[in-house]
Amino acid sequence: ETGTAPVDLTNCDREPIHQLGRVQSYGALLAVSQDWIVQHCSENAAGLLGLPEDSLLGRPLSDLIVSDGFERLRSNLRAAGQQDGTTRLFDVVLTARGQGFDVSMHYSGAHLIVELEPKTPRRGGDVMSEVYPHIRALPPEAGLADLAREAARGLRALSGFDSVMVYEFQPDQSGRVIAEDRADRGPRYMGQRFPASDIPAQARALYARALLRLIADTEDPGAAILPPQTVTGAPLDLSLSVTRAVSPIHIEYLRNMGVRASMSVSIMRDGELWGLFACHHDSPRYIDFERRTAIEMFAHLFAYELGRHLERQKAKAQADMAQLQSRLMAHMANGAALPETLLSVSDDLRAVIPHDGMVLFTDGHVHATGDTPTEEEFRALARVFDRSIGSGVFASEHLAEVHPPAADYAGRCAGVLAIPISRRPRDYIALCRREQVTTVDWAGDPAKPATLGPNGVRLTPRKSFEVWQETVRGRSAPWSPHARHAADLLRTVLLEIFLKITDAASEERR
Ligand code: BLA
Repeated sequence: ETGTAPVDLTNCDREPIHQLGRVQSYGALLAVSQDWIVQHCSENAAGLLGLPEDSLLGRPLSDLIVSDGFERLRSNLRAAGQQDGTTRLFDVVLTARGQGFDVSMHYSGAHLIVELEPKTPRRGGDVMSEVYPHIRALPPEAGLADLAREAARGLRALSGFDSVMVYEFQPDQSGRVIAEDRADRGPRYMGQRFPASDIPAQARALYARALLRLIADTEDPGAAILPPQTVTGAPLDLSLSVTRAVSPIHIEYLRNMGVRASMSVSIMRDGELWGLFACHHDSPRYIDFERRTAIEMFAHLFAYELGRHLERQKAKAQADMAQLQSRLMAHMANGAALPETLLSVSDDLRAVIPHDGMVLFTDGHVHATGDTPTEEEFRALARVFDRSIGSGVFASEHLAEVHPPAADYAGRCAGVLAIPISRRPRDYIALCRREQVTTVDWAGDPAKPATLGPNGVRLTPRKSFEVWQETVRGRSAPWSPHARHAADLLRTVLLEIFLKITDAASEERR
């Protein structure tokens, strides 16, 4: 109950998804004190351990499970020897009847959280050994699309989910499906965009810490953790829990999508959430903790390959720019002036950073080639650059957003990459791109990601994921990270050349 607080999408960001106080039925959770006394447990814990109901709270864990099992938990926890991180143990026999469990242990506040998942008979073989062949199958020199497609295929083989997608976060935190591998072959969400609010901010933050979540059955009522509050009055923090029940709003979302089980695995890059593997299944699907761990390792190794791919791109920009630099230097050495020099290498420059027109603005003079704003229009634009540009490059694929008059010349120049080439007063090279009218396929209307539920206060995720086409006007093709990086290198090169020219000029005047 949010009382009188207004209900909008920021409510999604505020749902305390790490404190929902429930687990999914595939596992049980115990929270024990420093001396291993059970302080909280999920309602299903006694049942899973084959013990009488209500027999756990207040008892030492060593009285509840067989001593060999308890010893394995205790000694491995000690071996882990740290107050953070998770200890994972597979197939630990905990009951007198010989039931094995996969176990996850981690500290949360004053408690040690112990999560137990009954071990189901194996498909045979060592799951960890299944990971490497799928990593080796990743094409070593391929582009992102091929890399992602092969990874989706690998993860589907490892997990057995009906469909696996690679979901890449965009700068505005919306996301795009860049690869999809499905049992029923036909693409369903490939290429589609999803609004940022589908995965709210606190969920994204959590997924950078806890890398895998399984929702084994959207119809599972789960089991409550009792007592609901710790001595501090707050519920247990289940951020790193592997059996945590998930947000009811998200469950509704999955139902609306027609999904019965979901698993997502974080893809990290430089400590940040770059994307997710999003897996769907039409029927309930449980993957045991050992296999989930192998899947996490797969995602980790994939992220490493992804990083190498992105680094290769960067290195290519560097090599291209070095080549361009030597051409520029050769022209300058022959005594050519900067405008002529730049014009003469414009084909090389266009190969590195594709563009439709170029403006060189030095000493108040405008030299333009190709499709550009007029001189008058450019002078107004230069004042915007002066105000908003730092020492780096300025990139916009939607100039009218920062400079409304630009809407009038989008046909000539809708996006600009402006490179400052002197200190003050500012001189610039501006690479221009024409408007490119595109359509974005959203999975449902992004303007209405949620509606108010029947009870007023609660949000209901959108019901339809039918493609909703948005026609995007007034924008150029986006400046890729590769282009931005190349522009940044060009800035350094030109700054150097420019300083030489001005030095030479003042030398002459002397
Ligand atoms: C969580 N939303 C998620 C998760 C995914 C998505 C992958 C992680 C949990 C999981 O693995 O299922 C969204 N799933 C997608 C997307 C694709 C997909 C984009 O397969 C595309 C291929 N969701 C809403 C609205 C709200 C909302 C309006 O649409 C809030 C009002 C909330 N989504 C929401 C919350 C979570 C979530 C709260 C966190 C669930 C949890 O971890 O407890």
